[in-house]
Amino acid sequence: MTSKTSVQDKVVMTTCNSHCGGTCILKIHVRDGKVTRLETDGGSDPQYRACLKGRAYRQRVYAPDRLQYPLKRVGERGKGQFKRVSWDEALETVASELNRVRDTYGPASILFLQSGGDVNWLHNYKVMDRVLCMNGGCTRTWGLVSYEGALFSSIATYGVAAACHTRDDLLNSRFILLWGCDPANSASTTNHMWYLSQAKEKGIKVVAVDPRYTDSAVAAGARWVPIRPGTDTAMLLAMAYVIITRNLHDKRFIDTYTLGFDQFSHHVLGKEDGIAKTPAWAAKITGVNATTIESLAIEYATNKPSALVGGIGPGRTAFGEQYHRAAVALSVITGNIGIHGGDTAARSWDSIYGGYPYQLGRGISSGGNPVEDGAPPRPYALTGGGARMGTSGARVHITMVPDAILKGKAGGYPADYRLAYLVNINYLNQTANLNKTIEAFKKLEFIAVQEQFMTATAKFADIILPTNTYFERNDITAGGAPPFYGAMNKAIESLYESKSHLEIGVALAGKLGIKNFNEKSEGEWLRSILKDSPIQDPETFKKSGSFKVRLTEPYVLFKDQIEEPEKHPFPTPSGKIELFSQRIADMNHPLIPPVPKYIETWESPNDPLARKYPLQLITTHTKTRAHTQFDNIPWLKEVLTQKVSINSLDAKSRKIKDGDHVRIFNDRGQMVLPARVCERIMPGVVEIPQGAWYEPDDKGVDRGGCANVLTNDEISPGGAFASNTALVQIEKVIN
Ligand SMILES: Nc1nc2c(c(=O)[nH]1)N[C@H]1C(S)=C(S)[C@@H](COP(=O)(O)OP(=O)(O)OC[C@H]3O[C@@H](n4cnc5c(=O)[nH]c(N)nc54)[C@H](O)[C@@H]3O)O[C@H]1N2
Ligand SMILES: Nc1nc2c(c(=O)[nH]1)N[C@H]1C(S)=C(S)[C@@H](COP(=O)(O)OP(=O)(O)OC[C@H]3O[C@@H](n4cnc5c(=O)[nH]c(N)nc54)[C@H](O)[C@@H]3O)O[C@H]1N2
Ligand code: SF4
Ligand SMILES: [Mo]
Repeated sequence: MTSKTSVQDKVVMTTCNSHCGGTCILKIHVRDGKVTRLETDGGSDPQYRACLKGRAYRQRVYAPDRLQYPLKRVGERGKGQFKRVSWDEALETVASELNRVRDTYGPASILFLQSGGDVNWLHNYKVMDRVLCMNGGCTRTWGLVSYEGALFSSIATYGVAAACHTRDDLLNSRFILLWGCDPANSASTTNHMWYLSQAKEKGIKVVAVDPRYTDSAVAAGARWVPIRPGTDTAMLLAMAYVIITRNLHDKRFIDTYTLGFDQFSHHVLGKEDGIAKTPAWAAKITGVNATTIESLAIEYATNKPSALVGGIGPGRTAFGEQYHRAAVALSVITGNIGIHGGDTAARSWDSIYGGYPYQLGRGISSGGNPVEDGAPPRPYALTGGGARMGTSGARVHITMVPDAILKGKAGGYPADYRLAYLVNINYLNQTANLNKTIEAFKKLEFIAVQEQFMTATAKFADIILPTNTYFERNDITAGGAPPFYGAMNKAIESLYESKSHLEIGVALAGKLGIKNFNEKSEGEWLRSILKDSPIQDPETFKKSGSFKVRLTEPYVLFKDQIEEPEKHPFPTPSGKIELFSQRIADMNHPLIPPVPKYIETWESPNDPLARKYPLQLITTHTKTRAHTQFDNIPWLKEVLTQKVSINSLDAKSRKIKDGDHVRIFNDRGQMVLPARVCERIMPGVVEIPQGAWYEPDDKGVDRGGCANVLTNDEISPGGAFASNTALVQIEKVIN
């Protein structure tokens, strides 16, 4: 650093946490109130280095298309025509519409749609949740688009919303099985990829089971086992078959800690339904040959401790919860739970939500939602035993919102929906079956959106309220491996007329006449959030930007339960890990079986629909975006062009060459993208990275490559978001 820079630049420490699973350190250089450049963590290991998106954040803050002031719709809904209005007029309009709809139709007709935005403790969706709840209530959603299948499985099997060990523990493994997991692209926790790279250097064997030969598999030197999407449960059960029939399961572990091995093994061995789940049986379903399944099972079981890193991509399929239950079962019967180098196999996405028990206060909360008070639980919800959220029958599954808007009470939903308030979510772009969402959004009487950019969703708003970025406000976050707490420090004043989530909430609550909405300043909130944390000195924390937790060893989930089972039962009804779940058996739903079972998905290659649409589509997370965030950033556009990946055999039969423009379509929609013809995706499967912005041309053909133009909005019986279960056809565009 030159002396000139050090005199003139102020360096503000902050933590990026952009809904990707990263929690990464940024040093913001500020001169005359403007960000001049960004650096990241340096010095001794472990560093919490920002990725390309974090380092490009300056272009996001100063993007020419950032929303600058409140906007009011003037043209037809969805056409994106707006005029500038004052904050006063915008808030007045939102407040009067909220009250009109509540008084005319009841509070349940107000839908509240929210998602990640930044993953932080104060400026998040909870502020607006509180406003709506204190104003009479609203309809919230249930169903995590990310990992509802994993959640269902974890609650049923372990009794908690479990995640994984901290990722530094991978170095204690002898064998790593990356199952549908690509942290080189989808940051599942800061440093996940760094530890995988070290695992390779250490000579730890890595195998990747995935329809694609992923960047992570390449970097980790992994052997690739291609598998047909949606068939993982069959392969996992066949591996269990090999392990059980060869007596490689850990009988002591099973006897001490689990319940239901008999029912599980009866199903696996075919004693229950007459079908032994042999490798040959699974080979026909999965496309993986029987010898590969057999040898992988033996390798996994005999190289203890082994980590089955259960990715959540395979869980975002029809019957995705069965995959997660089967992955957990394999890890459990081999006794890889609660030990260093093993893994829960519950889900790869550790982030802040699982794994290490951070001690942060809750921040703002709703204080209760009158619409949910007294409502019965929804059918097939796993209540109690650690179920975290979304068990109220007043809620609507996040993917079913358009269906609920279109059908309302007549379609069996709890209410008729008239108004939607959206925060930190690009709903139209990011949930399944976009064209159906458009139809539904057109039917609503009023839509309010808090946004930084004119997203596909914002275009459907009646009022848009501009939010600031985390460079313009103070907050707290946590995550990473090893775990750390991150301060998010304000570096510059809010640009244009944008406001923080807390400021917007307070202003709207004022317009609505809500009493006692908020008594704390931003700083007081942050201090209260830190109150019970190990951070003794908030000022030093703020200045340094982070509090790195010094663990003597990697954090291992369920260590206490395994080391002292009498003192620490699993919080399931039986106190054991439940391979068989009586709670699920009591649901009496044929498609939610009490032991994990392979159930063929809809839109599988055997579906008659496959004659028209023969290719299975998967939609992955990619390094240049956090969902739709950053898709408009020029530096990141330079890195990767949105393309559809197709195997060279499928391309050849369609006379498609690398780089050709192709039309990808099914009955739900169509788009045109360049093709990436390669060997890194298996035949019969095509891939479109999710999160690209929907950009319809005048014929309604998407030119942006938004995956949800093609996905199906049917949900799995246990609630999994089935965005990786969809059939499409591809043809070369001639012109
Ligand atoms: N850079 C970046 N990082 C992110 C995100 C982002 O948008 N950008 N999003 C974050 C969020 S919110 C989440 S929920 C996580 C998501 O994290 P993941 O769900 O793990 O990410 P995906 O890329 O969707 O899927 C992981 C892998 O699963 C494979 N896959 C898909 N279907 C199947 C299948 O049926 N079987 C098998 N075996 N494999 C399959 C894909 O090819 C891919 O390699 O990522 C987080 N990290
Ligand atoms: N086909 C398909 N669809 C998917 C997936 C898939 O794998 N395939 N993955 C699903 C998953 S796992 C997830 S989690 C969802 C994510 O879906 P979303 O959460 O809807 O995606 P984001 O792009 O993160 O949308 C957040 C929006 O909030 C806006 N925003 C407003 N205020 C703020 C703020 O203060 N800070 C920030 N950071 N943003 C703000 C951002 O500009 C952005 O438009 O997508 C799901 N959709
Ligand atoms: S975008 Fe995600 S991975 Fe990249 S720096 Fe930010 S938090 Fe880290
Ligand atoms: Mo997610």
